[in-house]
Amino acid sequence: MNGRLSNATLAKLPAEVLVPRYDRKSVAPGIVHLGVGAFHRAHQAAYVDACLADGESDWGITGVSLRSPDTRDALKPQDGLYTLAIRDSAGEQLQVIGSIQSLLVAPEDPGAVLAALTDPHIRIVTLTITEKAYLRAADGTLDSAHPDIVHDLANPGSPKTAHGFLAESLARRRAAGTPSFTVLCCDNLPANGATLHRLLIEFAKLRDAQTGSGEQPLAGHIADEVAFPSSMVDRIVPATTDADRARIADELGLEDAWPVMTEPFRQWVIEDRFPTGRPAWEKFGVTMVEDVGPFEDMKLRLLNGAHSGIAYLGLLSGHATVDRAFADPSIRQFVDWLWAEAIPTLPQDAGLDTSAYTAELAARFANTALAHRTAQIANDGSQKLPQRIVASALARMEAGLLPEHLSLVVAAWIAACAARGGTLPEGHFTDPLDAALSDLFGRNLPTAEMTAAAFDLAGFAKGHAERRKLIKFVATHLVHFKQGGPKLAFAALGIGNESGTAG
Ligand code: CS2
Repeated sequence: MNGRLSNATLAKLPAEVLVPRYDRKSVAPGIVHLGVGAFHRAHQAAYVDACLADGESDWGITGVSLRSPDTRDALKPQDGLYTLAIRDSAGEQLQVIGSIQSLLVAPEDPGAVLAALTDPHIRIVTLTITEKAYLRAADGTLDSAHPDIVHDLANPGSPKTAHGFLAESLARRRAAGTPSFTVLCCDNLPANGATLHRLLIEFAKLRDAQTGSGEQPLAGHIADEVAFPSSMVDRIVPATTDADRARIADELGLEDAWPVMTEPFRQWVIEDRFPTGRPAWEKFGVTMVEDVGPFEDMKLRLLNGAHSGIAYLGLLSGHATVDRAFADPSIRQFVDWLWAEAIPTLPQDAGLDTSAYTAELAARFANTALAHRTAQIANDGSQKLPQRIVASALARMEAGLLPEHLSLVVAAWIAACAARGGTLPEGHFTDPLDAALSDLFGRNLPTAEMTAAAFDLAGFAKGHAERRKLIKFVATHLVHFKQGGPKLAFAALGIGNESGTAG
């Protein structure tokens, strides 16, 4: 091996590897990204890299990890460079991305993160912190009792949460007369910008309540003066394996401690509200819109909803990756019927082409070059299913339609959670509710009661008129899982039967 990927070794790379052709040193930081994981590096950082290559030199990214030092430890010796491996059955294109200029680890030095966030050059803060880091209670409001929220209210100068960092830096910017940055949420939440805006206002109100009356309220400032455009992000990014690392090192002739694997497809739809400017993303395939809602719902309910279905049913059927699960005729059929259930819940007047969308999804799920693990998608189901599955199920029931396939995904989530430590390895995937779920499963309740309790824990359909009915559907599927595994659950829906009629 000739050493490690870095600014100094870029010139050694084979000609077919794409590299940043701009002067990285002349790029000024313009974006702070919270949650600098693989998804960010395959998606937003790649779009920004294209803008930098196009000559926009003031949108470099400062990447912040809110928890672990791993990304910083891997990328710092590489000057923030890493390889994006874009893979499908046609082959692989390697591209070195240069848009991440520096990396910070919040728990090590929260002050440095606040310094970055208050730098007047920074005009956009993007986030991919995963669903659970929004710290919502089961009813969707801010979980004000969460220990990290309690900590951040008591220690505004050394926060742990995204809420704490955003609130403190927005307060400091206001005090210094620096215009607020735009907050661009890039997580898979419905109305993600508006959701984060609401949570941050709740957080700021709690802060305001404990500061003296001399200070101007922060909540009103955030409500009126800070832009939170919503965005829909899409690119499938399987976790990098050691085999990936070895293969990429071989292809580069240099070591890269953390290359990122992804597919050719990418999509980003953003509400165009950036009072302090933004890169010209639209030049590189980003769709700038007034209202991202319909796109977001389509993606969450068709892509992510199917993903969760494939993950839990795949795990219960012994499939380790999405492409293998999707090649299983029962799961393949199930996904078509799941889509058929979800599509009527989407806005009908927004010009969405759901047939083209699902056809493309089918091709993406079949990508054998990705080896996207079902266990990876299975993580955090209690946080994901509300917007991916439960929302469509409730919308159908309100319209007098049945949620037979949607409810099977909720049942498969419960069954897969319960199967860990039995037919699935202990800790095969994790969920913030794990302790409470294991306690629940240990109580050996009758299926209907256990299902209702799982709904309560996760806040599924909380307060909704159709809650009881949905629980019944889920409990019926769970009985099938118990009696005859996924085969019986599918058979009850007419899947895998020669005379199948559902759909
Ligand atoms: C997946 C998503 O892990 C998951 O829950 O459904 O990460 C999915 O791959 C992305 O949203 C695709 O854009």
